[in-house]
Amino acid sequence: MNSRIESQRCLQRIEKKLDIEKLLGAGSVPFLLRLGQHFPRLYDLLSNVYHDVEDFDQVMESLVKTLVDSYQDRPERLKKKDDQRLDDPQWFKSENMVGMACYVDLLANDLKTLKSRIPYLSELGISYLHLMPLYKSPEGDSDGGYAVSDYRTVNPALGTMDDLRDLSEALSEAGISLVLDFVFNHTSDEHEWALAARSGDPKYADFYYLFDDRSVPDAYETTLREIFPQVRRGSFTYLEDMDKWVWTTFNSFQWDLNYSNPSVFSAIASEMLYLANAGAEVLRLDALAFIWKELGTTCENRPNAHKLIQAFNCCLQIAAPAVVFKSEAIVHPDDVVKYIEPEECQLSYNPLLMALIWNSLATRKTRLLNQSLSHRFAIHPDCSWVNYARCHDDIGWTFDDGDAAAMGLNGYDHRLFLNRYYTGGFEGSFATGLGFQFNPENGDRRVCGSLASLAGLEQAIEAGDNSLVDMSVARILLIHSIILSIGGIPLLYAGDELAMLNDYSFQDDDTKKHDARWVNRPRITEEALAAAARPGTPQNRINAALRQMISLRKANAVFGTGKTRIISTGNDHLFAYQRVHPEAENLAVICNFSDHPQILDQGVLQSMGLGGRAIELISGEHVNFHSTGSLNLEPFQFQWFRTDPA
Ligand code: OTU
Repeated sequence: MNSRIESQRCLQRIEKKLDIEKLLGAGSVPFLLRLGQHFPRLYDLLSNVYHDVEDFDQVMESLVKTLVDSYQDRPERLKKKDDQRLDDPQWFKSENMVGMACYVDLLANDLKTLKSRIPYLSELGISYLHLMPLYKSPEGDSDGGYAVSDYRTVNPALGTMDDLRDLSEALSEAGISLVLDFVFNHTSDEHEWALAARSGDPKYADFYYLFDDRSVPDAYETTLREIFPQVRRGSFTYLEDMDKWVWTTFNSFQWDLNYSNPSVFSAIASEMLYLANAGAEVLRLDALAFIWKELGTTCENRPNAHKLIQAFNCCLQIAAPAVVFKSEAIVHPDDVVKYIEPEECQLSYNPLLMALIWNSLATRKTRLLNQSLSHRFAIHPDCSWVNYARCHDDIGWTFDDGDAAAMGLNGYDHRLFLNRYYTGGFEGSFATGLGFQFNPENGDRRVCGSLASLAGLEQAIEAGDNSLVDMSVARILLIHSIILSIGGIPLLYAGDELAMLNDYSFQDDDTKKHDARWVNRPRITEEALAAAARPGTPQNRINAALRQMISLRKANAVFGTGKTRIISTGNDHLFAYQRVHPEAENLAVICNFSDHPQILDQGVLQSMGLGGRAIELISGEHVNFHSTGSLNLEPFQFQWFRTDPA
């Protein structure tokens, strides 16, 4: 029997048995339509992953039951949103999209006070708000909330689920899409599933990877990468009370879920839809690369991980189609793009752009940036990058060694150089940052620090040197200008709009001091807001220029829909690209990463559409390239040229 017929029979049987029409009443029409449309794919994906499972039809039945229940619980407001988004599936491509990520308590104490900060966000132009994990999690160290003890309970210090629903509605009214974390690779060791496993319940023991001795862990470990080598060597944790080993890719209190068990898939699908029904419009798929384990492999980016993510996406298409996925794959660029498909993740962090911007700032050279992006920036036209310079995490140097070799660089050595450059081991560096997760085995480490401190503002202010301040301000604006214009959703990390420096207070907190990422998670204080509001401060210059760039983005359609062409400038210090819009005027962006003036050749200008009239959006100046010849750029200057129709 072919799988199409099998899946149809399975669906008919389930529909009849569950009597979905009766269950859902009047609302059943759109649901049943979408179920009919997406079930065959869901069936295919899961039967492929779970071909060994005995009663596969039962797995599908309980999953469909979850979908029905979730749809039944979905508020009317969100069902309307479903219809809207189905009519406009490319909504996230708009020039209006500008994102921010923040910890609730660091921006506003709790969810209720965060609601009162919506005007602040709106005024800045924010239309996408990622609230860092706000679920119930262990006291003390919870990996910044990424150890979830209950997906359905808000961390009591931040408020309640009702507060979250209330906030999501208020955000939606203000035109801001709520983004929540879907932390589905692991739970905390205090999740009720983990507690049940601990107390010997075999059903829940099967939700995790538990081993009686080291033999299997040892076999896996020969091919695993260590993610947090300073937390603990290896990827497994010994549980004294159980006399067992448990798989913990990250911290020892974060237990990896066992997706080879289909009950885990169903259980997590239910939690996912709960978050969708709380009003999330984007779910950020945390650590998605790690969800499938296979002996003899790195256990990252496995084909079955992709199938499972697609299956989760199918569930959304059926029960909450307004929601899109954002991939958090901070892995090799070849692997990052494999998650980006309309059927898998419509959005993805762009870690390569992030890493290479910092690389170009350190080296003053744009060759690797240009070379890498020229063949790696294009993705599926219905998907979108989320471009960022800093986030709550460390910076990992995830460029391709082949790309580096083509530029005459040894990837390994170059990473060591970048780590030194950004963590104080390089004479003359402008950056102030901290190292993270040093691995004694291979010398690897990552970098922490706020955008402003890594870009030189901390040193410049300490030195009281105005010319250094000017340079760091220029560097910071150069970074923002690229993130805002290169194509995709720009994502700011809260505090970066105020050019906040490193926050060293974590070093005095026992629950945080071992995790240097806290240095780049500052509390948004009245002082920081005041400094950015006071004319003449570097923070004010950065804030004002950033606001101007955001307004320009929102006023020009070419920043939204359209394609990006990376341009070879023939100058090792310049980075340039063109944004081509199907209907509106085009945009040409040129950035100078050098601390010296640079010249861009007239021929290159012409190749990016700059042969006649244009307006430079930042200065508002009109230019006629026909008569100007080549273009001069000041140190760290960037220009946004919108071509004028002839
Ligand atoms: C994510 O990041 C989160 O962003 C981190 O804040 C969490 O600690 C972690 O997952 C666990 O939930 O190791 O240093 O691509 O780089 O997924 C960041 C692999 C991380 C990892 C990434 C992970």
